[in-house]
Amino acid sequence: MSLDLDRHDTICALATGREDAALAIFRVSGRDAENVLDAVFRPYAQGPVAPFVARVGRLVDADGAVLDEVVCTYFAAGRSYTGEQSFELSVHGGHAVKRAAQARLVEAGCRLAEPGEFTLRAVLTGRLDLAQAEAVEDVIKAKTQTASQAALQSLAGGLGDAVQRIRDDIVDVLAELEARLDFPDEPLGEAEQDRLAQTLDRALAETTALLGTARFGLKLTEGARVLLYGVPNAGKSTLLNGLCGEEKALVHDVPGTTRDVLEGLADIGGVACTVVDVAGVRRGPDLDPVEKMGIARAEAEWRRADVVVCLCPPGVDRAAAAELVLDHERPVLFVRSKADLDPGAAGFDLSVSAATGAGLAELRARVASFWGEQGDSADEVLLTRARHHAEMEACRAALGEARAALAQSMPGEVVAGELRRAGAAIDRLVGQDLDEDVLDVIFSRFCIGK
Ligand SMILES: Nc1nc2c(ncn2[C@@H]2O[C@H](COP(=O)(O)OP(=O)(O)OP(=O)(O)O)[C@@H](O)[C@H]2O)c(=O)[nH]1
Ligand SMILES: [Mg+2]
Repeated sequence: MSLDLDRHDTICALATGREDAALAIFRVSGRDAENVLDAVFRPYAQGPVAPFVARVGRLVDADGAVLDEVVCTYFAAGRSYTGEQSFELSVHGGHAVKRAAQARLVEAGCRLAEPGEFTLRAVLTGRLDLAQAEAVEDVIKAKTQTASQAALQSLAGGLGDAVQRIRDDIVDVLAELEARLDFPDEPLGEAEQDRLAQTLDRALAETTALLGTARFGLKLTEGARVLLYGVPNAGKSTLLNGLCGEEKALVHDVPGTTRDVLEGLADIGGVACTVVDVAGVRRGPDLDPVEKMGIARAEAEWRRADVVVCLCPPGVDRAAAAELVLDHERPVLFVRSKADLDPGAAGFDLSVSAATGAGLAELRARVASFWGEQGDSADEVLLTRARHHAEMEACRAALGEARAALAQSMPGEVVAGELRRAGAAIDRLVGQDLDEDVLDVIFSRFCIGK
């Protein structure tokens, strides 16, 4: 997609799914939205269009023939999601009705919206900052309650507020230094110097604290791959089913039951984890060709995993388990499985029984510990994107330089230059400083209709 930031033409899109459903919602936004509404909608109750009031009526074609019975809600300019005049049309969700409704909106003057174009307009009209716009996408894509809570926190402006406090401190120090630049013969007094240093220390501490949330925050949006690995018959497939709460995999006491890669979704410590079950791995001359292919797939999965859970049933000791390790680039938990049969777990990180459920909570906690946890409060602001992380790293580096320059009583211009760099990173984060390439990347990943 190539964005045209100056367009205010009227766009429309199906905001709900393509498959058949009871209802479907179309959104329309742009300078002619009200005219389009007049052309396509015949309300049952007469009267002026009132913002936010849902009205029942008919969707009609150019000749007045009825296409569907619909509910329509109008939003006035300045009080809508995009900031432009817009409306939502709730139609019946079958294929034919959706196709007819879309064709009618286009005929009445709408253009089909690009992915994320409604949210882009909200950014351009100043309704949302860039971090809030990204949070819209995160709310839609969240797979766990924790991820959606964190996204809602950013959508409410939490991240914007947090970085604004840092920015205020930067601007405060910068203003003081710049006022002094005109009077180079009057150096900062000691008390003044201390006050500026304290303000910078506070900004640095807040930046560092925010950066500390990124490890968990990034996992919230990106998810993680947790591989269940081990010898044949270790109980991997049973554990997959237990972690996902679903019978995803066939389980049998014949070793070599699983050949292909199987995946299930599990919420582990708030992070949406893809739990991966693979063929049991063993070495030896008696492997048949299909078993070899299964093992090759299992080994390929090792290289994609964020965390490996290496399951060892009774009879496989810790030393034998160590021989299964392919590399040391990702954390590996050595887990004694089938603990109900043999509770001895010497040398292992923990033991589980997928049959009784014993140890599963601890396993989840140990896996989650690799990406840290959310802080004490559920409404803590988190950095959930690599872009935010990179900008805050740039901010911290520049703040650190500014603080050091101030401590060494370097010229005000030097400190001020670093502070301007720190402020610019924050401005890029919230989109104060809109960069078309960045917008392109962000909005091209959005859903159509959002
Ligand atoms: N007692 C007991 N039996 C278990 C447990 N977990 C799995 N089993 C049994 O062990 C056998 C193998 O289980 P699977 O889950 O298929 O093992 P797997 O590691 O996926 O085996 P392959 O796919 O063949 O490599 C089955 O008969 C399971 O019922 C457990 O915690 N306790
Ligand atoms: Mg299996």
